[in-house]
Amino acid sequence: MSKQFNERLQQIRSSHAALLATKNEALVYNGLVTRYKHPVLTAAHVPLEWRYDCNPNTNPFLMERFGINAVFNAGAMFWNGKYILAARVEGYDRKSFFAIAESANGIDGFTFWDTPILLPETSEPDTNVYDMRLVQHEDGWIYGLFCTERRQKGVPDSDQSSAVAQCGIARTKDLKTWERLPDLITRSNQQRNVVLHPTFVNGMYALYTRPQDGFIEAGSGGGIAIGYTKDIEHAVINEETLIDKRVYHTINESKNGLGPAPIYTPHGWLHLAHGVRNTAAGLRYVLYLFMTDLQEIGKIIYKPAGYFMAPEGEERVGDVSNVLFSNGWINREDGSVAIYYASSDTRMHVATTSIEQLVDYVKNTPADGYTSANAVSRVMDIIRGNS
Ligand code: M1P
Repeated sequence: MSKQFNERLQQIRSSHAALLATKNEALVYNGLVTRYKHPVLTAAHVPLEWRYDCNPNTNPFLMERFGINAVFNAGAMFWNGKYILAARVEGYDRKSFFAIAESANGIDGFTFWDTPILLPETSEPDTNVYDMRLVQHEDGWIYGLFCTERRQKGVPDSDQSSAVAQCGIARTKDLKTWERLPDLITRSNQQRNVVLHPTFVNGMYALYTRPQDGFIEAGSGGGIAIGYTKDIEHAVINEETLIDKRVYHTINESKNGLGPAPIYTPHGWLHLAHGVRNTAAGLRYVLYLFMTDLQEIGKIIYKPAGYFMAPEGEERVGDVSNVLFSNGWINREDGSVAIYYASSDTRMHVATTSIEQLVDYVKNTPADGYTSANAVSRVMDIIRGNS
């Protein structure tokens, strides 16, 4: 091994170890969530053994043989005493795959397991997979629902962009060995952001969907919907009922999509979602919360106006700037909640809060009045209350 190769290897290893050992610090608390100084996962956290061939004979310059572009949009769960993230790891080649990282405290120290998830394919291979939602279902399985993307069939060679997104379904008992089930079948041309409800509803599996017309445009799909299937091994939803539709001049006027699976509270099911609107600078993705009824799970009972979290500071910049996206949160027995969110399709962060604060927020923050005059009336109510 040459001196130069050896020195570079030592330097790469020590900076990686230092990154993984970096302690996080609470940074900003706004009465609702605490944001932290450091992202919990970035491209640089990915194990060196996945990126470098460390043999001086086959990689004398010690260059990366597989570059990682971003780590984002992670599913989350608390499992075997650890905070688990099923991250979307994207290579320089634009393909993404899933990999599990774990941490003892959920705030820092996230470390990837030795290999990415070896996800089986269906008879129709996926071109790209992303945005896994992890759900511990009451049937005993841990499900990973994700988006599977394939090139649209029948388009001319000149069109190398048209794609079809659908919901892929896999399940596991140990997060290591995964069984792939057939993709979800719905009547919609495209599906993204499909989420499994954690309990049976009238003996059926309930799934939140986001029907859409095109790959990017939600179109007539209208918003977040709910549908039911008896058989998760051949999941078919014949009817999707809209529960949270897109509305003119709101944070979700262009599209929206559910984030992680909802959390049970005695007041209702707590939901975290993303809303998208168009601006002169492109699409802006923010996070919002709502609560649905415990019996009629498709009925919204509380929905504060506007966003719950929006991109701040360096979160605003990345591969797809001005985006916050979350598909994972962890609710601990002590009532604390860790929200895992990605910024600008580039890196993962954590924000901490509690069920008590989230319930207070959804129940007591005024709903959208849909006009400027109604917004002023909400402000006047607060002013009068303070005088
Ligand atoms: O680029 C922002 C997000 O765009 C898509 O989300 P949606 O379908 O709601 O528009 C997804 O590709 C998501 O992964 C990405 O973060």
